[in-house]
Amino acid sequence: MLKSMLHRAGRAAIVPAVLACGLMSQSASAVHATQNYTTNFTQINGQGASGTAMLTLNPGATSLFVQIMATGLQAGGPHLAHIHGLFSNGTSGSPVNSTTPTLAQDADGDGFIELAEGLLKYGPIIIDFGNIDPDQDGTINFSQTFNLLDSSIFTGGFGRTDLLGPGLSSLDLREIVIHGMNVAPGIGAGTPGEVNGTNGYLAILPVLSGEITEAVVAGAVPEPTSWALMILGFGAVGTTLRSRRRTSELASN
Ligand SMILES: [Ca+2]
Ligand SMILES: [Ca+2]
Ligand SMILES: [Ca+2]
Ligand SMILES: [Cu+2]
Repeated sequence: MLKSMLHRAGRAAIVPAVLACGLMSQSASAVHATQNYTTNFTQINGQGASGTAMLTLNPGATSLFVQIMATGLQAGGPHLAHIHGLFSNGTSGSPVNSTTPTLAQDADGDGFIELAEGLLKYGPIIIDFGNIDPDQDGTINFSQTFNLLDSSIFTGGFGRTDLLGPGLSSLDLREIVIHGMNVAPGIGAGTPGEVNGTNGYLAILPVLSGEITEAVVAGAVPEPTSWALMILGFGAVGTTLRSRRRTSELASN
């Protein structure tokens, strides 16, 4: 069952990649071409979960396709996921690189990187995916396309240039964070944040964090300079063949 789900997800991932190659061949400028991004999630708050995400931004950056696959999350509760983004003044200003938090962010020393502690590294929520594990089995196979011209998809008063940067090409500054896990009662008693001793299933506690990085598409159309080099190369092959023919003609005479 799980295997066939992963298989299906894998095949679905191929389709946008193929489309991307097709679109790139029609467009010379990178800004107007399809841009592909990936994420390998890092587990935070040690739970044994892992996963990947793939994002595709259409030419013109008006539509964002997001696919998230993950396994090993805690079953029995929702898994909220978001695109987070850091800014030059923390929650405002120009977009700056969001990173995956580490235990260095555990300011209250309860052993967990809590929501507010992690925000200092990956910033506030820009797009809310909601609960990406509706059957709450701890396995995620989520995909959705977002219309980036629809302001209602953004949270916290953010918009398209907060997500993508002023040049609409900086999605690689953003982070996907998945939340929700169980913490035994008693841990972190007397500390602030969601891990405060009461505990149980903490829906907002971050569990997987992934820095979005630009993907290199295999078989992408060469840059104009590469074309020029290739044409020069063909020319050289032609010259070699011609001179070789001439040499053999001379030899046979
Ligand atoms: Ca903490
Ligand atoms: Ca599921
Ligand atoms: Ca705490
Ligand atoms: Cu989040």
